[in-house]
Amino acid sequence: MGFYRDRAELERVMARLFERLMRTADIAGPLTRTGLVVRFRYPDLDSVLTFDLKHQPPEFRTDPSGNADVEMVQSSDTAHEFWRGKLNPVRAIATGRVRARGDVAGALKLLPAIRPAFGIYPEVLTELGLARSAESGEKRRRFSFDFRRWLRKRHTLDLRRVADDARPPRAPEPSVPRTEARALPVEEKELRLEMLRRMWLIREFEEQLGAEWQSGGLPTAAIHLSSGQEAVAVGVCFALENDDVIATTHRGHGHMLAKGAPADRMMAEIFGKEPGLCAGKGGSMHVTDASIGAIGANGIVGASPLLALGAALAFQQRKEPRVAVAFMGDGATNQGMFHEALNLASVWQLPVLFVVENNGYGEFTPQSGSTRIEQLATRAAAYGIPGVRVDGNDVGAVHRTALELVRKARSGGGPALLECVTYRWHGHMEGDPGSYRSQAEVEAWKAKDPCRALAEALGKDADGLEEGARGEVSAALDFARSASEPAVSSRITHVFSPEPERPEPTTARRTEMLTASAAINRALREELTRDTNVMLLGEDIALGGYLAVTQGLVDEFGRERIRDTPISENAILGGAVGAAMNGLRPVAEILFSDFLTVCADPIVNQAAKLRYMSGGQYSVPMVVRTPGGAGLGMAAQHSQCLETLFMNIPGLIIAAPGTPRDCRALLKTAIRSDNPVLFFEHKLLYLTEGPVPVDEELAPLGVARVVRPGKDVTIVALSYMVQVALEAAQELAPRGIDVEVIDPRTVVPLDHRTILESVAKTRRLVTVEESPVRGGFGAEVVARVAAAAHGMLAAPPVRVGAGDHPVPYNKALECASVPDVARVVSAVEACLRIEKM
Ligand SMILES: Cc1ncc(C[n+]2csc(CCOP(=O)(O)OP(=O)(O)O)c2C)c(N)n1
Repeated sequence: MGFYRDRAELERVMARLFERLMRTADIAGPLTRTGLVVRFRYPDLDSVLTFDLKHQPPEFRTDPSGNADVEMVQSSDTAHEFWRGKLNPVRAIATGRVRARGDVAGALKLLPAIRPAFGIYPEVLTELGLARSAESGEKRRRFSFDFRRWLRKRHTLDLRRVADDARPPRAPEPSVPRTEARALPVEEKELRLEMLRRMWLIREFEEQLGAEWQSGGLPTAAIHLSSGQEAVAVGVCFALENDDVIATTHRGHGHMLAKGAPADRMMAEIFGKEPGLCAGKGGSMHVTDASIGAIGANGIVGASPLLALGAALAFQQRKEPRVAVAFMGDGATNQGMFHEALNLASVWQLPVLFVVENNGYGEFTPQSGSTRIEQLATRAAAYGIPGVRVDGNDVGAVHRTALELVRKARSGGGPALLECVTYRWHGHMEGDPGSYRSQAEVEAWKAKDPCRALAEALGKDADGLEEGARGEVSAALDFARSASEPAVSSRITHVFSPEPERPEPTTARRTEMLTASAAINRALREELTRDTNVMLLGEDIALGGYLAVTQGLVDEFGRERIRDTPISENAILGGAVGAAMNGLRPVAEILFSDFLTVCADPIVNQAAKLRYMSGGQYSVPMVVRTPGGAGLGMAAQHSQCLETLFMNIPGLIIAAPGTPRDCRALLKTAIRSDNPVLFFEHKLLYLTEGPVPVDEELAPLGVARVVRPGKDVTIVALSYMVQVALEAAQELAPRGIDVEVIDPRTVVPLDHRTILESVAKTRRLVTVEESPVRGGFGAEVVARVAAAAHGMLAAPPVRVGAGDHPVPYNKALECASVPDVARVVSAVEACLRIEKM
């Protein structure tokens, strides 16, 4: 039972509290100056209270009448906690304990003024004789410390103190059920009735969802509805086959329903429930259903054209007669990703249709504020593809045009841009008052209701369809409300796709000397030969690429599998993601690691997250190869090592091998992996020779290699720094200092066990990386060692890395900036000196 016995008790307390607050000048003054109308809803006690600070004098009301600037939906116990000053309001909003709507930022600004009220609330409870259990449920924790036990533990390794990184599971994880595909009617009249049925379904879905959001029933602050745009979704999706795919946006419920997603599981997903289409991991902005050919709604404006581009690439490459459609808003056409996608789709003549739902606004800004172009379809001309503009409220016109463009794309005629002019009836998201457009404008568009227009055209035959849709959506709502919550433990599933076979470490017998460049080239050749789904894409790779790593591959595998791209890093990686989701194993090359910042979205928000957000429906088996590092006099924008920039993003595997042998063995495993792998290659390693097994070798991802055994100091070195560390070890050996060198090979997952075992033996740790040490790889290693083995260290760990400045151009400055053998030697000496003291 909660703190308050019933609604009357809660309202009595709040009324008295309000009265006391208004009598306290220090509190009342700042509160009333805001002029806000703040509403509190307590669904557990069916109570709605309003603090009307606009009213003169301020008023406390217990009825829900009138507008409010901000609404807080919460349980009465949460309110009790708040007024006792025990609730962190921002975190409560973030975690959904308090669902806030409207001017939330304004309401949060009230907090400093409200804080003194926390002292008044207990007084109010006492005044009303309710002080009874104000402190109930709170337990005092006692801190006890067993010093002897701590001393005993000091000199042992405690692996439990370091959490393992998420790793690809070996066995499949529970996956969401498939939706059964439904064929569309062939006969014209039946088809039009089905169109209307689906349009009403979308309308009802959005309207009932909006009402649910208003009542505080949804666990999200952001719901984007598409009422008014139904004809676009249905007109386009009805022109597609079941196995054609759609990529959609934050405003994607309608597209999903039009393509055949079930309303009940869509609704359950938006409620975040376990039977939801993505098991509650995607939600409204990322909902998807692979079995109906949806490759995801997407919260990133401009991402959908790239994912559709990639899907179309997979279809073309595998010679499948399928088409991909990207839905997007007019605002998305101002994104670079949109332009890269259209250009590349045109260059490769891919079977993709880009559909712009032009509802006149990108968020709160009208089209005229974002572009001087009036007809967005004309943008197609810049890429040499057809651009067609239609009335997006006329489902027949949308359908006829989409059919024609889809047919053309399917038969090899290339991509097209379809602009559908329409309007969204609601604000950008629920809670948006839409003050940037006039009521007259909204009403004028409502008069052009696409659902009613079709219903009128169909006459009596359309009777009952609207009611039918209403009933279906009510049932979907009931289903979603009563559906179970996902188990909390499910939050850690579907981070990675399973990798049933993990190659075991091997000992090479016959070897030959190869540079890393040649070793990588060999790995690519071997994997291209083994699997026809493997393909390469990147700038100038057919000629070998800037650093000649892919030399000669085009002669063997042809220009379809070794694809040169325009200078469009987003299209390269976004396309690779879409292709990987649809059956290819793309190996994309980003010319220099520094350029990863130009195309971070496909890595960070797409590749790393699409499996997770889809509840395990999709895998993203792609590799991004990219050279990094200083040493070639290319200065600050062509010399960085950026491995650690991505270390903080769950869902990525990050490899950075330090020897030619591992460049080959690890790349081969990366290509076979069902997960996205960032594969960092060091430019200086390209030129470095080392022994590489003649026979095939695969290296496990997430397992470090002890490249030199030793007993005095552990050096953990990353990428090319492995070579520097080996040289340092060699220099120290004649002085009787025996260094163990560890190459982690993958930064994520990081094999800290191998490192810890080494440190347990040597009791001294040096980390070496080429990037600045702040927030870097060495910091992570030291943190794990400190946690699991701090008592075992005979000296403080030493981190060796670049200075805290960009890589300079001048050779002497460049050399002084990155770690060299001398610096590693002195770091080792420093470790040893400290113990002697
Ligand atoms: C890359 C990116 N920038 C900004 C946003 C914030 N945002 C979400 S929706 C939206 C407006 C998109 O407008 P439009 O493409 O016309 O689609 P509509 O909302 O009209 O359907 C914006 C700016 C985002 N989600 N992603």
